[in-house]
Amino acid sequence: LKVLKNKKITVLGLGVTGLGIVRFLLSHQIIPKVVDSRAVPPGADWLADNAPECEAVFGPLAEAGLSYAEMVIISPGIALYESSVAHAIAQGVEVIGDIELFARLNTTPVVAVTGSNGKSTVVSLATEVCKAAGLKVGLGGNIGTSVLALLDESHDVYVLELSSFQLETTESLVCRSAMILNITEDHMDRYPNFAGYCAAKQRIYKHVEQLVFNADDENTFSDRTQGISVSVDSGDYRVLTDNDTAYFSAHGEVLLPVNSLRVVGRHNQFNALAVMALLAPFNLPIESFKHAFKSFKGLEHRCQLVAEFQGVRYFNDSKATNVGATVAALESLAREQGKILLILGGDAKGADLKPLIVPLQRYCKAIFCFGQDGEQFLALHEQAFLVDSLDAAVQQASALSCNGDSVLLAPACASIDMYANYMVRGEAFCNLVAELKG
Ligand code: UMA
Ligand code: ADP
Repeated sequence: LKVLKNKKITVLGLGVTGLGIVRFLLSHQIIPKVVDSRAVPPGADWLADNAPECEAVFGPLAEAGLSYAEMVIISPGIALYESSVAHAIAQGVEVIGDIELFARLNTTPVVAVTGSNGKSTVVSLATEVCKAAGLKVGLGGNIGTSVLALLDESHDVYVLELSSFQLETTESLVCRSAMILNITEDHMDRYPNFAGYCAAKQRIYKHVEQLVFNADDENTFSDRTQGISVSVDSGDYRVLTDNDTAYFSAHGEVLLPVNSLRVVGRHNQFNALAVMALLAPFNLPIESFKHAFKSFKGLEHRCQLVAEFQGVRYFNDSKATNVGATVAALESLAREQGKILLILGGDAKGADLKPLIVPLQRYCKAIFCFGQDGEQFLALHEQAFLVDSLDAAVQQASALSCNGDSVLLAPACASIDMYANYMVRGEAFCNLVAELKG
C-alpha cells in the first residue's frame, strides 16, 4: 500500500468494480482520479456525494489524460486495446485490474474458478461447503462483489469467480486451487478469435498449487502435469456406479451418493465434482459436502423450474447467455416423453451457432426466436418462429405445448438489446408464465 500512496492513480470505469476500487483506496487515504467513458456512469452520484475530493472525468476517454497517470486500475468492461488505454500502456503506464491489486495485497488462500459456464454455481456451492465446515469464506469477483471490499475483513479462504476480462489484467494471483470449468465460444465481440479467449482464461493457472481441469475439454488443460481432472465419466473426480447406486468419487474412492445433490442435471453433477476437486487441498470433512449438497437449491435464472400446469413444465434459464449453456440446458432437461419448446434470441455476441443444430433437432418441438439477433436462429430448426417479444414467444410456445412438454427460456444470447440484464429478462419470463397460469 505504501507503494500506492506515492503514485498518481487513475481508476478507469465507475461501475461495481470502479466503486469497489475507489472505496478501497479512499479507506487507505489514497485519492485517485476517476474516469469513465459514459457521461453518467453508475457510480457518479455516489462519488459526488461521498468523495468530492476525487477529480472525475466522464465522457470520451481520449480527453481523460490516461497517459499522465502512473497507474491505471481498469474495470473489466473496458478492453486493453481500447485506443486511449493502449496508448497509455505504450507510454509505460502500468495498467492493472482490481483482482491484481487484491492479489498483491492478499495473504489468505484463494480458490479461483473461471470458464464459460457454471462459474457462479460452482463458486456458490463451494462457498456453502466451506461455511458448513465452519470456515469464514469471502465470495467475490465476477459473481458481483468487488474483491477489494472483502480484503479488509478476516477470512480463512477466498472463493473467486473470475471472468476472462478480469484475468487479462491479472498477473500475480496465487491460488491454492484453480480451475477452468469449460471453454465454449462467448464474448467473440471482445476477442480477435477463440484462441485469444482461451489464452485469457489460461492465465488463471499462472501461480496455482492445485491445478484442476476438465478431462473432456482440452482447452482447459495446461502444459503442466500435476493437475487433477474432473469429468462425470472419466476424471480423477467422476461418477462411479456401485450396486446400482451412482456415487461422486475421487481417485476411485466413493465419497457421496449422487442423489445427495439437490440440484439436478448432468452439468450440475460435473459442478459438484469440480467443487470437491477444488476444495481437496483443504481436507474438509465429508459431512460438510453432504450438508451443502443437500441444501443448495441452485441459483435463480439457471434452469429453474418456475411453474407446472396442464402437464407442461416452464423453465427459466435466462442466464444461458451463450451457446454452450443452452446446449447444457437442452441436454439436462430432455426427457423420454415430451419435447422442449425453446425460446431464444437477444444479442448473440458474434457467436458460432452451429453447436446448437444437433441438440435443437434432437430435443426441440419448435423454437421461438426474438430480439436483435433472433433471425439468426431461424435456419436451425424446421419449426422456427420469429416473434417480436418475449410475451409473444411465451404465448405461442404455450399454445403449441402438450402434456409432458417443457417450455424453456434459454436464449443463448446476452439480454442487453432489450433488458437491463439477464435477471430482468428472467423475471419478465416468470411474470408472463404466471399471467398465463392465471
Ligand atoms: N463501460 C463503458 N465505459 C467505461 C466503463 C464501462 O462504456 O468507462 C461499459 C462496459 O463496456 C460494460 C459496462 O459499462 O458494458 C459495465 O462495465 P464495468 O467494467 O463498469 O462493469 P462493472 O459494473 O464493474 O461489473 C464488472 C463485471 N462486468 C463486466 O465484466 C462487463 C461484472 O460481471 C462483475 O460482476 C463485476 O465487475 C464485479 O466483479 C458481469 C458480467 O456480465 C455480471 N460479466 C461477464 C460475464 O459474466 O459474461 C464477463
Ligand atoms: P456462469 O457464472 O459461468 O455464467 P452459471 O452458474 O451462472 O455460470 O450458469 C450459467 C449457465 O450455464 C446457466 O444457464 C446454467 O444452467 C449453465 N451451466 C451451469 N453449469 C454448467 C456446466 N458445468 N456446463 C455447461 N453449462 C452449465
